[in-house]
Amino acid sequence: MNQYRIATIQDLSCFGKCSLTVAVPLMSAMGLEVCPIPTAILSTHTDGFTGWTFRDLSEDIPKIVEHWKKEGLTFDAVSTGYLGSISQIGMVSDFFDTFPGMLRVVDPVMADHGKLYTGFTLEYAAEMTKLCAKADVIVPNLTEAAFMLNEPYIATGYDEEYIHALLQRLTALGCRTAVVTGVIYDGAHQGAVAYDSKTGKYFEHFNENIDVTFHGTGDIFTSALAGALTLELGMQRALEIAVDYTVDCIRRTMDDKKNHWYGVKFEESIPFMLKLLDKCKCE
Ligand code: PXL
Repeated sequence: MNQYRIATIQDLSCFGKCSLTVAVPLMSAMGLEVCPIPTAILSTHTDGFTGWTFRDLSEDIPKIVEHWKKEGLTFDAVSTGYLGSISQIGMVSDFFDTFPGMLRVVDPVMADHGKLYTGFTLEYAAEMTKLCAKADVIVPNLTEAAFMLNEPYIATGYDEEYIHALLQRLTALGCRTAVVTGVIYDGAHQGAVAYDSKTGKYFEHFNENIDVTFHGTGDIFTSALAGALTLELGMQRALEIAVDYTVDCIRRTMDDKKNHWYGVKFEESIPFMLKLLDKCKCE
């Protein structure tokens, strides 16, 4: 049977459960062949730690891509996450051009809670917006969507009409499908809403709104979503898998936040992910 192959381009934070240390094991567990391109190596992620090490691997990226091309490798999909610099955004764009025809999923990791992450600039946001225009599916949170559209960030009090119009403006930037995460309409529920500009269809899935934040949950969501889309499960199932898996990871960690403040116990939740995938096969 064909095994789907996905490349994933993001940093390797050696401690802290985000980016590659989540993407590789999670999508492997989903049955995909995962090929990582590490953009940098950090001793930890940057949220809550101080004094982390950082080795930029930009120099290696074009060489890895060139070798893969020379070997005649092909990919069903690529997913991208945290990138360290504008020049790396250009390298990802070149990767898209080198391997045409694959599903391109871009999470424009750069901001949350109304603010750009430390070290990120408006110029970076503008370049990331250009990369998103070349993607098939983009996965911004509400803050990232606001930066991409040069609009004010609206944290609460919006309705479905606002989210649908926001998704239309995001796809008008050039990508086929936009998925916006962290949507809360009624306080009790949180989820994600998607818009496919080719078919004009909206998709959504909500679960319990748990009032606790953990670093890396955006990366978990995007890896689960990209994995499910690569498996050709369709956007509705992909949203259900990504939302429900992310919530399950948070539930398993929230009572242990004192010891486990840096990320969620996504490993414990992998059997739950496999049950969600089995359910899709039975339907
Ligand atoms: O989870 C996104 C992410 C990944 N990698 C590093 C980060 C962040 C977010 O801040 O700092 C190094």
